[in-house]
Amino acid sequence: MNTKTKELTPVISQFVIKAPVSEVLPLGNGLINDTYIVSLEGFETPCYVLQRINHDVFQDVELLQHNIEVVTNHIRQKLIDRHESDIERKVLHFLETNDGKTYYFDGQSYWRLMVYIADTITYNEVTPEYAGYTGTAFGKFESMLSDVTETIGESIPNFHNMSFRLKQLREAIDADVASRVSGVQSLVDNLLTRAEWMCQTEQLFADGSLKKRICHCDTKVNNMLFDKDGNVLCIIDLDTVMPGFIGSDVGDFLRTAANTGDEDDCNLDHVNLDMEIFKPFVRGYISAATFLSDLEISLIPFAACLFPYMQAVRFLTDFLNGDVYYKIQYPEHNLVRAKAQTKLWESAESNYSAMEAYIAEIRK
Ligand code: GN1
Ligand code: MG
Repeated sequence: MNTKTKELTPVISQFVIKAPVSEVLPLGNGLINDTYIVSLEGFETPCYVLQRINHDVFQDVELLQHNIEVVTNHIRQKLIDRHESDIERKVLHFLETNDGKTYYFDGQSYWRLMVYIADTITYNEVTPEYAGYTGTAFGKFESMLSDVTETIGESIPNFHNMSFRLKQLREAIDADVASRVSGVQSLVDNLLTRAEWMCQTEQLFADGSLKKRICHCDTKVNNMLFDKDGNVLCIIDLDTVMPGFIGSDVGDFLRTAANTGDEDDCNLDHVNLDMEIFKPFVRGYISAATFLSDLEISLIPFAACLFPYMQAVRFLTDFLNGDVYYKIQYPEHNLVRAKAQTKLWESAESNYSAMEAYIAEIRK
């Protein structure tokens, strides 16, 4: 028995599971939570996914799990009403503990267990064809959630609030706890030149022009499960589902999928906005998200710029704070990430008119 199995079996046993645990192994590459795949005695394929919820990041686990329950129950009901097949593969299912909760606190960490959806594929990159499918999938996901009546809170307050993220950057610069500011001054100056423009969504919200809707807020391409034929089966990683601006979902998808390089590419020449991914994604998204206002659609090119910019600000802030938030693989990792995201934002800005022209063309 490996050490993870030995260590985590008592945690898993707190949930109502259908057979004894046989093996627990690490899974995935998320930057926040720790994730494991769980096999049970008598079953050939793994049965569950176990996660340790990062409690420093998600401080109100009760609210977090409430949000997730509301969203998954709502989606499940929609799928039932539509007589869809295979519903258990299309929406996440969380197991309950012996006392009826969807999470377990062991005195130190919070844990949750969900049903593993077998025979699926995740991608860190997509083809233009798959980008179209994902656009449609996120448009449908948001449409399904557009009539949720229960209240959903912010699992991370101010998560995609650009003014707040800039405030955090300024505080990190002032504190300079890791003595790193002098080495990154030109990057800081470059980012701050666009600070005001990047806060326009908060302004549009404050003056009543823009609404908040329930969004996913972490639409990285690897947060969706595809089946073997390229259909999007299920959207996962629901921790950040909360009221937000639709630009969050469009922007974060493009940030990850429409980058010709990697999120942490050391070679900035690799990093550019890929219009051949932007186009089919946006076309699929606009056609499925039928509730969008003209203003929301007109802000899509802005979202494509905002999200790499916001991510650059967040990575740089973490670098200046001494790498306390994101998991890193080497000492300068957050700085490398911040530079790569800065390059992606600049590339998105230089494609602004091309993005606008494409949207005008498909809306004709
Ligand atoms: C984090 O955990 P993961 O890797 O899905 C982060 C996102 C960032 C992303 C950057 C709760 O997502 O907001 O965009 O890293 N999630 C949280 O890769 O901060
Ligand atoms: Mg993830």
